[in-house]
Amino acid sequence: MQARTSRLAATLTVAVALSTLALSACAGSDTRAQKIAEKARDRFAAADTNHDGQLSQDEANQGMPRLAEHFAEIDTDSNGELSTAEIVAYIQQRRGSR
Ligand SMILES: [Ca+2]
Ligand SMILES: [Ca+2]
Repeated sequence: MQARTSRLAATLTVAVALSTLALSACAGSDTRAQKIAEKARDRFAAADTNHDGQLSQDEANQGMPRLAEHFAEIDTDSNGELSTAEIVAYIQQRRGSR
């Protein structure tokens, strides 16, 4: 009984330590997320050859081939074009899941 209690306490300590880590990681990722978004916007602007603010499948194939592979997945509103918001959301979601 005694051993069980202290194991529970140890598990709790680890859990608290982990959540503290997760919290500080979140705080630190703020500027990193901004940098990712900026980079994505730069690449997006270069890939958006007709400058309509949206990336068609063709434009994605040419300018952002790695995103083009996941076009349908990224195009969350399924309008056949990728917006910067959709791309940034996709990149952040991918980074977060790792
Ligand atoms: Ca375009
Ligand atoms: Ca879309």
